[in-house]
Amino acid sequence: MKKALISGVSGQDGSYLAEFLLSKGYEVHGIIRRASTFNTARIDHIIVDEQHEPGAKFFFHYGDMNDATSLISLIQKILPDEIFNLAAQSHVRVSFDTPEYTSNADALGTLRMLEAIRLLGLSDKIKFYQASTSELYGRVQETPQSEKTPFYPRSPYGVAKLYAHWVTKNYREAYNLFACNGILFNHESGRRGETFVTRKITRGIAQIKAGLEKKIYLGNLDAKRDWGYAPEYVESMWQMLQQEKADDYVIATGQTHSIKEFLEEAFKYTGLGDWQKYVEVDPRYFRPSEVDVLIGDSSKAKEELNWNPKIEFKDLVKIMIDADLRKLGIEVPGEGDKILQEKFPNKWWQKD
Ligand code: NAP
Ligand code: F7E
Repeated sequence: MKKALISGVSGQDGSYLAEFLLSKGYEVHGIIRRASTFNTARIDHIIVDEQHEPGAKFFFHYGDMNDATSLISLIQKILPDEIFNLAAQSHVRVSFDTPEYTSNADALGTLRMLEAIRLLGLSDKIKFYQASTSELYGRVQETPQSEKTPFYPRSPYGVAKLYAHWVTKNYREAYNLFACNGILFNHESGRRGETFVTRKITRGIAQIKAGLEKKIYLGNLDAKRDWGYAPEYVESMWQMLQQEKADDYVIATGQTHSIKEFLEEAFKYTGLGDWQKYVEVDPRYFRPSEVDVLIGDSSKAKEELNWNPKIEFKDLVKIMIDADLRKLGIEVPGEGDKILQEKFPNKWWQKD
């Protein structure tokens, strides 16, 4: 049985990836960090009591990207076949407030993980996936962005991830480690962190519907993103590690939409009418330097990984709204549920 180690298992992607790998028969180990409140809501349904039951296939361990010894001892103890490095301070706006912490966890944390593999003499045994990002393109040098597009990051987060991207590539070249960068464009879901813009909108709408809030306060509404559906994106992470040769891949839908378009679709779907009645711009959410527009070219992943996303922008909005309305016990329009049933008759994740 193959063993996988996931850092960031309590996050959006980590939680989906854990479920995906369990469905593939893996024994899955996840790293979580200690917090003063529970931080396992996204994985509670796969943890249950299995920790102590014979035959359990999911285990979690305490560790931190800023603590090299915790990473070394976990890798030594678990001896995973594959490591998925998803842990990061992943919020771009917050990275301007905590640039040093972000660089430590996202840039040096990746180096610590790679060094742990190398120092333990496991470079020829472990395959490594690095959660790289479209934020590397920042002020875009070419449209659409592919693996060949030069990088120009625009935030401490982007710069930290640029280091992580290159150091991953360097360990591939220097030590022959099977190491891949997945350059993933924005991907969302009902499990998306509540402070990212899509989820802030869909959750805000559910709260307005429930009478809990009157307004949603947002920043730059003109920015455009290439938004996909997270479960499809985590499948590509696994696919990259199953190739003959380690390489880097762009994962994206190839469509771009503004925050305003997201608002229009979302408010139309819930029948609340004109979004402008409910949305106010608050300068607190502007960034010192912005990434204006991203659109990815994932032809290489289509060709080499046979990766083809099924969920388009309008589907994504509906799926996310249904999930947020359901969480507050409000009747759901249900089109999102229908899309999921039609497009994923054998879906491997248990909750949206
Ligand atoms: P997320 O929901 O913010 O999850 C991040 C995970 O990292 C959480 O489990 C978090 O733990 C953990 N973490 C943060 N700092 C840590 C530290 N110092 N030590 C150990 N764990 C730490 O992010 P996501 O959306 O799932 O994204 C997964 C990865 O892909 C991230 O590296 C992100 O930067 C990258 N990425 C995301 C996207 C996207 O659109 N979602 C696109 C491209 C790349 P807590 O739960 O305790 O906070
Ligand atoms: O912002 C604008 C904001 O925070 C998207 C991370 O997963 O994807 C994510 O980074 C856009 C930006 O995502 C608000 O200015 C307007 O232009 O949802 P976001 P992001 O910055 O693209 C990449 C690929 C990652 O790698 C990251 O880890 O929306 N925006 N108003 C807002 N953004 C937020 N968060 N909140 C607002 O109120």
